[in-house]
Amino acid sequence: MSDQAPFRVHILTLFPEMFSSVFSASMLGRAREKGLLDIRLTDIRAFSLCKHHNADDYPFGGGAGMVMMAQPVADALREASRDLPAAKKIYLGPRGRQLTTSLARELAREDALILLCGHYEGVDQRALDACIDEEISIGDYILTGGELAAMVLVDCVARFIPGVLGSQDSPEEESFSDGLLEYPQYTRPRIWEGVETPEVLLSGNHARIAAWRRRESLAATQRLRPDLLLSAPLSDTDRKILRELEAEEMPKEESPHVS
Ligand code: 4G0
Repeated sequence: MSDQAPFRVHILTLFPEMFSSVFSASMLGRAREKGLLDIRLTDIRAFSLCKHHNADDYPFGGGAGMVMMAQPVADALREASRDLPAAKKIYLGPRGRQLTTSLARELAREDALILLCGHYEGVDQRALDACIDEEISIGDYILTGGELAAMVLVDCVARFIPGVLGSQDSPEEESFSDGLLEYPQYTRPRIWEGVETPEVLLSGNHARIAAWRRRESLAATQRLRPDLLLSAPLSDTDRKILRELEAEEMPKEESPHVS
């Protein structure tokens, strides 16, 4: 299979069953089969000392929802830490540092990750303060639990583990790695519903193809995410292309408009 040690991820959750299909299908499933990725799941409920195995309780001070109790969460984290002492302990929550390609690349260089998924209104702050290294958010929205955020993080990080992507693919060639949006892709048939594939892609001229793709990336980024152009590394040729594209977009005259 593979002689490199697997990248280890240990996930602590109240809902371990949510992860099975995502981690078995497609690329992540193959990465695990190849021994590149080792994912463990712990049910935090197993650490509950209450008779009904509750791991949550009402918030002090009142308010809606439930809060995950410090004791089962901290005990689960400490046991996972004994197993993976070098692992970075991450809490998935909306107050965290936002997950980006560059954070994912950084996380892939860690020895291992322990991911804590909060549910309800989150986790007792004392357990977080005692046990968590970093809070990470997948974006500015609230989910019913941290489980989907953990799956997104694992998927995004896994792409930077050597051998997970096919040898043809490079995570550095994708959108955002070069700070730009992707160029459009086409496959067979050459003509679909009367719409042709751009001729340049069938030319076999790799320099022309690369130039066309760069131009398409620049055009898409300028049109859809102009904010990205402020920080993307751009060559003089890129800047010249962007000026041409801007001129093409510019209407010759002010269009007439109502009211
Ligand atoms: C902590 C992560 C966790 C606090 C988790 C909710 C969004 C994200 C959770 C809350 C999550 C994200 C205060 C509602 C669980 N939602 N953006 N839900 N509160 O990464």
